[in-house]
This record gives sequence, structure tokens and C-alpha cells, in this order.
Amino acid sequence: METHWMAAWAKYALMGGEGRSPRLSSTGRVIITVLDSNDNTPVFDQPYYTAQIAENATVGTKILQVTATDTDKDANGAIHYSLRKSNDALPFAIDSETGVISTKKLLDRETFSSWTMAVIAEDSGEIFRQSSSINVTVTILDVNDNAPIIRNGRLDAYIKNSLTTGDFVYAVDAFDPDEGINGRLKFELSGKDAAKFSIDQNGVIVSTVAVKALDTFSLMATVYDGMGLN
Ligand SMILES: [Ca+2]
Ligand SMILES: [Ca+2]
Ligand SMILES: [Ca+2]
Ligand SMILES: [Ca+2]
Repeated sequence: METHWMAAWAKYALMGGEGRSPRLSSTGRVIITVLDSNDNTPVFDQPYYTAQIAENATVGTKILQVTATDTDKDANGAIHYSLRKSNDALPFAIDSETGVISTKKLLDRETFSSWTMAVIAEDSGEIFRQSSSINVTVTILDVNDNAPIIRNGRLDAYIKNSLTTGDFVYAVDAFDPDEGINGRLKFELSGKDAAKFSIDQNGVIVSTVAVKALDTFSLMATVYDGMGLN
């Protein structure tokens, strides 16, 4: 606020008629009010903000609150917040009065694992408005919301020659898009011939006994993630 009170002394000389009367003078105090001008920009209390939220957050979940201040008076200092309209897909909304950012759509870490958005604070100056902006980065935290899938699901393996112990039989191609232990794969074999084969943690099946050509074996491979989803 830049409101200054200034005093000025004004002097009036009043002349009488016909040059005969004495000069009269009068002194009065004049008070001049200099109105506030919108000369301050809103200032955020941090240079940038970061936050984290789990990808299974429901719509409307509060993430963080940004705060800006403006030292001007009344409308010149009254702040409204908004998100820069550069990305329509942005799954967040901001409360223009409070600066609280919350989710407005469901999130998916496997699609976008982090979002950066520009947040604007603008005052309400009547003649012109001042604004500033900062970046907010929201990191989406993983939830184990995907079971592993086997991409080469039809497991017919044809072996031309007899196998000796440790020979390659088949590679199971599995995938889990989750992060860390939520996406770490673990393979298991089952079925009546499971004991004649083994599978490693890359899905590679090898024989554990000598196997003759033209024999038929039945095996089932199951893949789990680190949290036991299959
Ligand atoms: Ca201002
Ligand atoms: Ca997901
Ligand atoms: Ca998973
Ligand atoms: Ca996930």
C-alpha cells in the first residue's frame, strides 16, 4: 500500500476594493490523499511447489495449497488463482479463492507418472491487473493396479531334437507396467510334467531331465508380480 497523506498550506490573498482597504490574507490546511496504485505483483510464498499423490486417489482429493500475497490495498491486492490453460488433459483443478489444488479426474501412473503445471496468481486491479506464476510438479505414486500379462500366451512349444538337462525349451514373455515390486515378475510352473522343467525369473523354461523327441509334455506357467497378483 502506498497511501500518503500530504499537507499543503495554501495562501490566499484577497484584495480589497479601490486600493484603499488593507490586504487581507487567509491560511488554510489542504489535505491531499494519494490513492493506492496497483504497483505490486502477487508474490508466491515458494519459488515452486512439489507434491505426491497415489494414482488411486478419488476425484476431488486435495493435493496441496499454494499461497501468494500482494501488498496493495483492496482490489489491487485481492488475489485469484488459476491454472494456465496450456494442457486440457490436466487432471487437476485449483480453487480460485483458496489456492487449493485437487484432482478433477482419475489418475494413472502408467500413463503419466508426473505432471507439471503453471499456477497463476492475479490481483483484481480495476484499471489493470498484475499477475505472477510458478510451477507445481505433482508426482503420481504407484499402486499395484495391474496384474502381469503373458504376451505369448499360447504355449505350444515344438522341440525338434531330444533335450538334455538344461536345454532351452521356451521363453514366456510377460509384462507388468507397475513400478518396483508391484511390477517385478515371478514365474512358476505347474502341471503333471512340471518336475521335468524349470523356469527362471526371466521366464526362460529349460529341461531338468533328458527329454526324447516326439514326447508330449503338459506344463502351465503362471506369472505373479511381487505383490502376488497374477
Ligand atoms: Ca497488486
Ligand atoms: Ca494405473
Ligand atoms: Ca502389478
Ligand atoms: Ca500402477
